[in-house]
Amino acid sequence: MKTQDFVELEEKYGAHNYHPLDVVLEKGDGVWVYDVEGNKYLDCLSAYSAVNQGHVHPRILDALVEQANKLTLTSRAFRNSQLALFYKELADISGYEMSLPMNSGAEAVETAIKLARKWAYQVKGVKRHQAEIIIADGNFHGRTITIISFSSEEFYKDDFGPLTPGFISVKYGDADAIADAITPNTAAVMLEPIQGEAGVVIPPEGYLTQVAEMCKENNVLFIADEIQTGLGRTGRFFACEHEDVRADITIIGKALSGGFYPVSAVLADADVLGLFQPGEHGSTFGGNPLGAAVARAAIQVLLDENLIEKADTLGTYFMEQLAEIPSPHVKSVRGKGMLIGVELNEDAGGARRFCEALQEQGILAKETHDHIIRFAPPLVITKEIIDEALPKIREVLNLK
Ligand code: IF1
Repeated sequence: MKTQDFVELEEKYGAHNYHPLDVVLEKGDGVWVYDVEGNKYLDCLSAYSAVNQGHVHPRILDALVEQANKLTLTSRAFRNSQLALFYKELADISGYEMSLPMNSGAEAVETAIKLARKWAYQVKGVKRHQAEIIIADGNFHGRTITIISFSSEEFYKDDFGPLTPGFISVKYGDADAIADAITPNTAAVMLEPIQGEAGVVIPPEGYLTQVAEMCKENNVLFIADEIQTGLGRTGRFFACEHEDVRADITIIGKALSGGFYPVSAVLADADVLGLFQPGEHGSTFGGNPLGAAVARAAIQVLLDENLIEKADTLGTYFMEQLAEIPSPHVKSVRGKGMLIGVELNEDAGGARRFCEALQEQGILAKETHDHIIRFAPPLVITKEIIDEALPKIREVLNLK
């Protein structure tokens, strides 16, 4: 079958909840992906930072196959030989005393929301069901009804009401806006340390520090959604580390499994995560031995291959090189580590056509919010591969 054959089947039998590029991928290896016609591409999206370790990383694959041959799912009615080790290794690397494993990022975000509300009622003494959570304009935390209830993107929520109450949206990057929004009923402030989907929006230096201090002063939990920015993507294990900030609750996902299996987790100390009582929360697959074995290998690869340091040094290099490309279309280049956004001028005709041109050059990137091209390759990329890609990117950024 050719590309068009696959496209036609997808269009006919699949819901149209995405508008993907017409490239049909069938193989991945490190930073490279290959389509059904044998074309080779440099992946500059990494499945939205779920493949930080590179496609089909052999060590994670081995862990998956080995565990899959032994035991994949028991439910949490019984214990398994991988989960305890996953908990311990995650505690050691993250510095948090406890974790609660889920599957998708959105499930972990929902878990964090439930945890913050429970903490508000049980610990802070907020009157039941008055708990408020402050979030930021431009946020992206997932697609469930509760999460889209506080999205500032009308398109994500218009047809899906009635919405979940209890959320207050403030301007991202403005600590005073948070101070003004805090009330005695505020349970938490939840932020992305860098807003991914909003277009790699970096908050002002010191913003996270101010928010963390404000939360402490007002007995409010600070929740960091590190599902996209965490696990090395920005050149630190957590993006909050760029400001030496430690959130009360940190949410991770995506690269936690190196792209092999949906694994997410909520991290916190015992005084917060210890609040969940048996049977109060859970999921069929959360904490299963296959996901735990894969996640253990995925974390180890990040450490053993020094991918966090590489994201820092090579990401800085990549961003500097992109910023030096002369182009009539580029408005700004911004990012942290290997999470980079190239913002185009309004009159550049939209980022989609540039992504299609990049595809012609053997580079896969994705536009976000019409006029921003995100460059976020797997952290196993090398300087040589970046240097090979730059002239092609230069050509595309000088499209007529
Ligand atoms: C889509 C966006 C990225 C996330 C953060 C939670 C989640 C995500 C910071 C939910 C997921 C994915 C979802 C995917 C596209 C992609 C995305 F463009 F939608 F926003 F990465 F920027 N917090 N982001 O980035 O995790 O439930 O998906 O595992 O929904 O189209 P999930």
